Amino acid sequence: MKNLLFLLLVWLLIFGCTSPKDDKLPSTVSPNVLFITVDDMNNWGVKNYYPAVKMPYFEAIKGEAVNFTKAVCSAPVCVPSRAGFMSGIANYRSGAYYNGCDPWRRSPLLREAETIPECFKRNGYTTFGRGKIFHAKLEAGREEAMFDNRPIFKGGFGPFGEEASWVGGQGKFQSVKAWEGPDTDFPDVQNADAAIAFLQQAHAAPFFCYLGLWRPHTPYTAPKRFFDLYDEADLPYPAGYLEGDQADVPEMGRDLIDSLGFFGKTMEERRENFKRIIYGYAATSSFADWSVGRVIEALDQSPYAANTIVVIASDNGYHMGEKDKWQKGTLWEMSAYSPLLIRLPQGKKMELRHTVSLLDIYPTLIDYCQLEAPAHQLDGTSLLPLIDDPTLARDPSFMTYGENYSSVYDGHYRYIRYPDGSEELYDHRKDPYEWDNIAKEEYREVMQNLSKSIPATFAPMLGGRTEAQQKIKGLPMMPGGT
Ligand SMILES: [Ca+2]
Ligand SMILES: [Ca+2]
Repeated sequence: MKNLLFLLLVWLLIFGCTSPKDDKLPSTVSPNVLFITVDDMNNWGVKNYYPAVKMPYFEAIKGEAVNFTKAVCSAPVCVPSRAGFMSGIANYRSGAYYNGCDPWRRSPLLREAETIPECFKRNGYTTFGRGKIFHAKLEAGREEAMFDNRPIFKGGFGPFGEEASWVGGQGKFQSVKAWEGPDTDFPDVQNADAAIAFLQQAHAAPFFCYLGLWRPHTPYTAPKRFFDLYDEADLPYPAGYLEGDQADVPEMGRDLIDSLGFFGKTMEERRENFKRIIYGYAATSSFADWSVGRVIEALDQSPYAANTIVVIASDNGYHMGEKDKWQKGTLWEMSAYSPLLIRLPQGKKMELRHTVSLLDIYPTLIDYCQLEAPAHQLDGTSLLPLIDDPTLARDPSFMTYGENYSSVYDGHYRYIRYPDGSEELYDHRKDPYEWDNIAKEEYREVMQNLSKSIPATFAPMLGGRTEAQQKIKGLPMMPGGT
């Protein structure tokens, strides 16, 4: 009895004197974060849009995670999308629209914003970052201050295939090559190895671990075994490809389509070359899948598996021939949809079809890890309430690719409006591939309702368009190799 009383006293001393409301959990039980981004991964494997692609690790993770099947990026190319989700600041407020916009140095908002890793660092976390992170220069010393690891290895898009592997003779970024050198020729392999080593270490404080993979982005080089998964001749065109699909697209939308022109003078020549591109994208998707999978496996074999939230996202979507478009930088579904998977240690798993944005990642992590939020405004909202109660409604999502370029999606309709006022409307229930533009008067009310999600003002662009691009009616250029 005496012993029992003593134990009770000890228990009260440890736990009984603290109010759960006022006191933060001891750092040892704060959740860890593993945040992995893939680059230019679209809906092929994550939504089973292209059944021929083999992504077994994503398939497995989908069975353990919340899969947001209608997530969009805030801007459909690498640099502005990352500026968005890493700061939580919408692109129409920062003016970060194009790849060359140098957002972290030119935008006063982004210079002063606290990024996700900076927020974790201020909240007492150990921070790790490797690979493709911001993909733009930050002010000197800023990345070194936000990440504890060294080196913060950035690597790059390489290795590139030799000239014979350049599809359509279009340069090293268009190379498709089964790589026979060692895996470690790939920065993705080196960086994933470093993340795995980090997960295998003993950590006294909770950690935020960020790994930015470079694949499936071009060049389509990958270890040979990932090409060996496919027979090039057997790979079909994606289901969303429709000849002449751009006929009902307004001029400003068609101006965002020119990429298949890279691959030959005639459509026949282009399509032939494009089959090789499909082969390359399938192989690099499988390579990225493997890289993600082995990092998750390392986490699951570590003592941290039961206390680590995993976020996996792409920075933008990707056309593979739909509307005769290759790559990204349009306002359609193929550029907008970005894989977003969140695996919670409690094992909640489901598909959620709410219209969410990559801007929601930052507030979700703050919410889940109970961090003290940054001083600046976050334009997304936490996804945890949706996971708790999937019946909750959600506002339409918004994406932009330049001043007054708007793409609004409510899960039923996608509404697109260009700077000259021209419009597109697609009914996803009948037309998931956005083939039939129904922006006609009979749908005026639908379009008016969706246009309420378009911001009243857009920040002036920070830059990023070259003089030559601006000559083309002041329009943004097709994104190239970055
Ligand atoms: Ca990208
Ligand atoms: Ca069409």
